[in-house]
Amino acid sequence: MTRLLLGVTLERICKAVLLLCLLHFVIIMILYFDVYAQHLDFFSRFNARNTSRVHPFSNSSRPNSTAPSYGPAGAEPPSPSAKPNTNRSVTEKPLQPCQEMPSGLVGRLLIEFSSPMSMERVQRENPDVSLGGKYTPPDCLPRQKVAYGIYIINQYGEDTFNRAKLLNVGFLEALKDDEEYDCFIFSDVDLIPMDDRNLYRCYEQPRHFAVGMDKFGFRLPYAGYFGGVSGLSKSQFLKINGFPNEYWGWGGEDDDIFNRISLNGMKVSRPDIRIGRYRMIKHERDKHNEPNPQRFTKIQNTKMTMKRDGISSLQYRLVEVSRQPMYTNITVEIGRPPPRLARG
Ligand code: NGS
Repeated sequence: MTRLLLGVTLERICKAVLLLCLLHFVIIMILYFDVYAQHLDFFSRFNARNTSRVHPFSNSSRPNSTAPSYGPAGAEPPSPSAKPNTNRSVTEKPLQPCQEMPSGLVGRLLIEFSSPMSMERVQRENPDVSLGGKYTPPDCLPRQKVAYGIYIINQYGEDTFNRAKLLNVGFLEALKDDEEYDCFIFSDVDLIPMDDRNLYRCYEQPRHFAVGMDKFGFRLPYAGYFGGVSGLSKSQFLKINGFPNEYWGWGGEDDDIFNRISLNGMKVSRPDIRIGRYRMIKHERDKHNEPNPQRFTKIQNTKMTMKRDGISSLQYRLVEVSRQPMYTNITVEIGRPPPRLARG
């Protein structure tokens, strides 16, 4: 009897041990597959990262581009899923759209010019920026086709300055790099944003970013002010025929742009005054940028002039394109004011 009991107990123990072994095996298998899946996922992300450096929205690289160009974007962009990358393998996870508000923003920035800043330091602190000042988020699909490149448009020669015409040149030259750019931020070179929540992207309406500059006591100088930094989607820009080419010297061209926007049924949008803050790098008034005596008359006539004068009539001669590590420097000859204005 005792032997029988012992036998039954032993049999039960053996069964339990067997069951435990089986369970152990199943758990090991689950863990193994999980690690294997992660491994694949790592490689798919790695590949996706490299692919996106070429062009996150397209299936092919652009043989004509001299530098990598990035998935640009606009106010009415296709959603990242609108153009799926059909080359992705079955195991590859598609990149997720970038967050509406990027994580890691800090808000107010301390901007002061007492400590020295060098290009090398800017470069060191921005290792993800590639030749020509190009950037794209490595781990998500940009929601908009913002021209992810920094272009400095430099007027060649000693003739009268023409800000708006240079901005028109910037629009066309950036599109030569990547015809899919669909959002353009136009900034004066002397303005430094003081809050990183002032997102440089395009909006439903043309955007005026520089609402509070230090030189105006961080207030808007007047309701129709559109100077400093602005942003338009490609379609908004084309709707107003770009910017005027005929404002030589200081003043009025930004008011003309404001008029173009209103006359075309759009409304300027702005960030909160506490966010759209800028510090201006102090400098003497530039040479060859005297106040334009024609500006008051000209801004009265935007309705008549905007159709013939703008991106559709832009003429210039490209002098040099120089790709620097953090920006692309473009030098252009844009002509001079007509003789009547030159005398006036
Ligand atoms: C207005 C100019 C704008 C100029 C603004 C601020 O008077 O072009 O001042 O100028 N309009 C006219 O002259 C018609 S600022 O103080 O930034 O140099 O942007």
